[in-house]
Amino acid sequence: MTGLFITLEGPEGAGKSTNREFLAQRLREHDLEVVLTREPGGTPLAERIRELLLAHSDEAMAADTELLLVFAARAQHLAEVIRPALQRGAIVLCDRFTDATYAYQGGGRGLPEARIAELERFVQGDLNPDLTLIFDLPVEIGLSRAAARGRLDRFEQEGRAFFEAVRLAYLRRAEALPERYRIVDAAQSLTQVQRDLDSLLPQIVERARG
Ligand code: Z5A
Repeated sequence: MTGLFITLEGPEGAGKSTNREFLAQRLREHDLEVVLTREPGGTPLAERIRELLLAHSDEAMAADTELLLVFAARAQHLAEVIRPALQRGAIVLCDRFTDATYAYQGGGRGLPEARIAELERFVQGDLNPDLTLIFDLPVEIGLSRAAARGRLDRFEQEGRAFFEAVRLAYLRRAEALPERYRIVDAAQSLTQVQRDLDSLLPQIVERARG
């Protein structure tokens, strides 16, 4: 693999989608090929799995079903989009990846980390992000941003304790592996967040050029 795999993570309303567009534009100004994608989703089949995951239903989804669906979508996404892009040397900028599984299904739902790690090994082999930006902010700010956007999806209807656990799980992962993670203070104004991203840009460009 010769490309660069960058993931954007964080709780609801942290600004991942807004800032992935910004980062992609900045990187393209350096004549780098950028593949912008997201999870769950990123291919037609994986987007159908995303619909299942986010839709409200009268039948409660078991936590293990949720976990398996997330990894099924990821297997498809890796095969169709991520691995081919990295093989041709592109930068893959992905809105959420396996850190979200540790945060939501691990932290939020309380599934054992070892079960997630087993599926991670099975689906990804030794492929992991080169860099993960965690957009971190207090839960109440993120939830109010998400609520202002309109109807809440199945995850967004969880209670505050769920999102506190999600946030904590992200921060613990970043603490355990500081060389892979950068924490961005997403509670700041968008202008300030993007200034912070700009300051990370030179090292990203350097790594992308090998
Ligand atoms: N999920 C999972 O459980 N397990 C997994 O393994 C994976 C995912 C991969 C869908 O993800 C759900 O899937 C997700 C976890 C679960 N749970 N939920 N919900 P998603 O990424 O599509 O959904 P999301 O978390 O709701 O993200 P989002 O809608 O993409 O939010 P965002 O990208 O972080 O924020 P945004 O859309 O860029 O911004 C939200 C609003 O805030 C918008 O109006 C912006 O203009 C505004 N904004 C952004 N930044 C700022 C600043 N700095 N100041 C003020 N306002 C701002």
